Amino acid sequence: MNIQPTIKTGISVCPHDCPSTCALEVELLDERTIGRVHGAKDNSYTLGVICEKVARYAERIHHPDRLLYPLKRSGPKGSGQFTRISWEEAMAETATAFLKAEADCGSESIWPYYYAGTMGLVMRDGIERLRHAKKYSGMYGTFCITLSWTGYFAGVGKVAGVDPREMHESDLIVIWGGNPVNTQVNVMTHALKARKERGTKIACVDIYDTGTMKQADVKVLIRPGTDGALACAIMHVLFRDGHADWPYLEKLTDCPREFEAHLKTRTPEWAAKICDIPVAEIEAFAKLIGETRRSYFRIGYGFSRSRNGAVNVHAVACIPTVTGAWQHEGGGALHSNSGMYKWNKTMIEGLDRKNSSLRVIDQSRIGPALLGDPHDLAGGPPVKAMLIQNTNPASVAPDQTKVKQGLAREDLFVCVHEQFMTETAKYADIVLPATMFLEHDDVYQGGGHQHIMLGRKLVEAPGECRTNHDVICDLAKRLGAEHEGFAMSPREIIDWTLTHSKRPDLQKLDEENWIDVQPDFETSHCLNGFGHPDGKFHFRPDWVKAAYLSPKGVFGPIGGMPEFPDHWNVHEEANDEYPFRLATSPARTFLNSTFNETPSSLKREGRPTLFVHPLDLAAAGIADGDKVKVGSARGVVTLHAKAHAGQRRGVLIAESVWPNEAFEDGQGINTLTGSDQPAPAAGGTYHDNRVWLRGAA
Ligand SMILES: Nc1nc2c(c(=O)[nH]1)N[C@H]1C(S)=C(S)[C@@H](COP(=O)(O)OP(=O)(O)OC[C@H]3O[C@@H](n4cnc5c(=O)[nH]c(N)nc54)[C@H](O)[C@@H]3O)O[C@H]1N2
Ligand SMILES: Nc1nc2c(c(=O)[nH]1)N[C@H]1C(S)=C(S)[C@@H](COP(=O)(O)OP(=O)(O)OC[C@H]3O[C@@H](n4cnc5c(=O)[nH]c(N)nc54)[C@H](O)[C@@H]3O)O[C@H]1N2
Ligand code: SF4
Ligand SMILES: [Mo]
Repeated sequence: MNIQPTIKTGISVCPHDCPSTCALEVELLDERTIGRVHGAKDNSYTLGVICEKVARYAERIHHPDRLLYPLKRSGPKGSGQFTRISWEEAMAETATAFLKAEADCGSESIWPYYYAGTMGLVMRDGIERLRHAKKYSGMYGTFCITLSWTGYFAGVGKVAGVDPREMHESDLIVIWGGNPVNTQVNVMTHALKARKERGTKIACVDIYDTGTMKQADVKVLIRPGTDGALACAIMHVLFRDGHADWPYLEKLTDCPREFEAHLKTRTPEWAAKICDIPVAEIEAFAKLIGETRRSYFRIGYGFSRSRNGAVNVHAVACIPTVTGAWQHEGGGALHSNSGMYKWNKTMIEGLDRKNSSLRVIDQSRIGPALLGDPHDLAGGPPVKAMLIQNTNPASVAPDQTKVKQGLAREDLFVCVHEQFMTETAKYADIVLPATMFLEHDDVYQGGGHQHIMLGRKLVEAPGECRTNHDVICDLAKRLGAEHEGFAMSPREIIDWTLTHSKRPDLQKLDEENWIDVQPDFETSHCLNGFGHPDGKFHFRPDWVKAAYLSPKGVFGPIGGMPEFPDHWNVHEEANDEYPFRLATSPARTFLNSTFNETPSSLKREGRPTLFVHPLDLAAAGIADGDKVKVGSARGVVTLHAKAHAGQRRGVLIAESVWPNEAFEDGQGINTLTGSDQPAPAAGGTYHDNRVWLRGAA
């Protein structure tokens, strides 16, 4: 008889910055140890499927390099030399440094800095409560969402879309500028199920032959930053060939006749040159979209990461509106559902203490801001002290050279609360060890679906790890920051937030694990109107209103933005000095800089690699596998070339984000990317780089 040990299972949620937000079943070997992680079968979006990196989470949570104790710097900044200290010492030093900065330069000289290492609302956003209570500088979170949400909102008037489970009723699923095989595997679960069950066609628009492109029936491979042109040409054909749904357009859109007239000159011939694709491909793709009522546009983030990104995302969101696909089950669009939840975050973020006159600094400008750029300091004091949680800016932020120079400033105090000794932690004065998601409770929302979910604590934390909430509350006490939330437990804050957001309470969520909050069909499909006050979809965007995320209105040079969807030529197009275009698309088994410490991810990804078209390699006299240097106006990076025919000539891809140390001289890939603020509301432009390429033998 084969006797297997009984393995207990716990239910939780993946905390990582991924729209899939998977419901998890975690094997629990003892009170401190997990086994395999599986997708929950009874969650209607997860459907039992998760990505390989989280299935092997034991590698990360039980990693020998996890930070277990507070540390104090004992060598030069960035050296990674630290000595162990007690929590009491670490917190006292941090509080003293913050109080000194406040006394010397005012409260705005302290900059709490965080992002989405965990997507749990309490642990991610609780740092805002400290900021508001203490009147510290604010942070505008631009790494990821601003360009894309702004573009989508400009048309749709809200950031929410059609239920992803309706993909099963679609006849065409268009995956545009996203690579879900790498970045949110559950889109593929639903798309492939639809193909199997009803013969649904899958189309993919990308700039190289990603895993998703390989699975697609219709492959549209374009030049980076040209999605606006492609979208316009498709819509030109839709109007030209009678695929525009005029009764729908007259009822639910702002100016369809003017838009049609504008598109007259945006022909497939015009776009073919810009996008570097054959006219026939545009015609065929447009015909397919025009003839398929149930077409579902799954709009990704990747193509927004360009200086013209907001315009391009808006242009793509217009396509299902022209055909009226929104009216049909399995038709319409989904980019993100983040606008759907309508949280009351007063307790989490201390919004009742918010003072909107305080300075807010763009997170992507961390380099220039720390180096004292007057634009970022906005007339206020220099940044003198930082608490950094859930983010690794020395790796993921653009213009890396400046980020490192800024973090190396001797007169800047930095406390980093982390799970690993990241590149950023190495620059810290004090490093604090953080819990992982299975070691604390939190509440989550699906970005690419529609569940509110409870992320449960299932195991005890190792060493002396503490939660973000513990650190914030302890600091609040020492700094004299007052707010009810500092005296509440995470569970109390979750319960308060649920009930004050008119959702079922924590007890109910605890019983059910997750709650499906998809609005009804009419609302999701915008049949009673789009999100703008006039209820119309906007072909002519109001970019000032669309820049709703931006704390002080508009950042970029909004005046030059096109009136209608177009090819807006403000991206870094190649030129004589920089003849290539580089995109830094996400690698399959890293998640931003997370998982770039686990053995199986490092093994699978190999080494920092640059995909180069074989003809470009030959023209440059470089052999497959050679060491190469790539340079932009911001710096130079060394990596290895790989012959790769799956992209247009002149296009380079470096799948990311490798640790900086994996590159020669520690110059990570973001040494090449720029931190300028694109219109209308700033945002990361990681895939928009003009570069030169040379052999480095
Ligand atoms: N494995 C893995 N999963 C992840 C992440 C990760 O790093 N690794 N990151 C997570 C995060 S934070 C996010 S925001 C999401 C993002 O996930 P996605 O929405 O998929 O966005 P990206 O991964 O930035 O890019 C997706 C695709 O867009 C392509 N692309 C780049 N430029 C253009 C362009 O100009 N036009 C077109 N049509 N395509 C273009 C890229 O080549 C890439 O294949 O993924 C999350 N999931
Ligand atoms: N070149 C290039 N750069 C990119 C991108 C790209 O496509 N190409 N993508 C960009 C995008 S879309 C994004 S969203 C950003 C993401 O950038 P980040 O938000 O910095 O994402 P991660 O690298 O996942 O870093 C999160 C860090 O948080 C830590 N962490 C996780 N959970 C917790 C917790 O509970 N407490 C504490 N204290 N720490 C925790 C992890 O250990 C990890 O080091 O990167 C951007 N950078
Ligand atoms: S697919 Fe995304 S949400 Fe699901 S387990 Fe993987 S990283 Fe987490
Ligand atoms: Mo992101």
